[in-house]
Amino acid sequence: MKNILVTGALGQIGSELVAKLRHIYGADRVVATDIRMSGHEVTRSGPFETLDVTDGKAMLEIAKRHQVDTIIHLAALLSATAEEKPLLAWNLNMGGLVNALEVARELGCQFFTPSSIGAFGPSTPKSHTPQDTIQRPTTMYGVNKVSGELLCDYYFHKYGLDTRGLRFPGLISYVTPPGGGTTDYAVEIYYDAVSKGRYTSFIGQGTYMDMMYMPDALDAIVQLMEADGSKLKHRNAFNVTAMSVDPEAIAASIRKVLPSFVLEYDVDPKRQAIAESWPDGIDATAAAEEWGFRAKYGLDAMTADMLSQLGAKER
Ligand code: AKB
Repeated sequence: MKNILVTGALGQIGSELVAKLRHIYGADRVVATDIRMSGHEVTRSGPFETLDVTDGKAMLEIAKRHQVDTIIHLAALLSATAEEKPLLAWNLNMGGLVNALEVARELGCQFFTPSSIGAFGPSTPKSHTPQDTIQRPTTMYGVNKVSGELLCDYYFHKYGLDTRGLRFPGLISYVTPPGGGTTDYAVEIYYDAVSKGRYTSFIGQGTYMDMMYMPDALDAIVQLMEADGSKLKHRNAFNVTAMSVDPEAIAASIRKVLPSFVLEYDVDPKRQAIAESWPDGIDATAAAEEWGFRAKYGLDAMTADMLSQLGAKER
């Protein structure tokens, strides 16, 4: 039976993942932790502990007290914030990860942490980006993600720790907004479409990036963690994606529900530069072959669900 510790539980992925894991494994078997102690549902629907992931002793104490056998480490700064505060990003993203891996090693836990399309850089093939390819990212976030992939591989080879991970694209959800990411425009566009009927994009026309709807991301985490480990060759950094889109493609999809939606541009050069250093679209064949990954939502299905969840009045 699983006893799961989740760090960064009040973040974009964490807040929905904790609810899903509590539903599957039982509310008292999922210990949610975050540096913040808000009145969020996650803090009330099962065990919750305040935790700064740079404090390895505190993490170990909580993990021991709750007798955890699985760690899902989500606490991290996203790409745009990491680029503004590179030293903080290094200390938090790498310090938190190595602490979580050490706790997992000491307690013999199964381990998951997300990587990202940010682990690729300008010299990576732009389209159908292969699973195994050049990784020379030019952002601090990307440097953290590549280092994290390697570190998780290291703990698997050196200590036999059951580490697993996914390279997530931009994740789109109507529950908890992301913060400080380059792909955040693809979430904001839906909120503004419903509340204002228009959106000003900080990412330019024709800039393609991978995206995925949150329910597919959550299913992918659970499916990978439940997969037969002996079948995994790429255990720490599976490419996963559901679509490759630019702002115009999302706008066109929104107009199928809200025909008068207006998209404008006011490109932010910093986030645009990050986006341009990432792939246009990655290849998720290894994930499909090794553990059966398949996204259920394409662009139009995601748009229809996002807009109806956010309360758009259809034409
Ligand atoms: C970001 O934009 O920083 C994240 C990511 C793709 O890792 N959403």
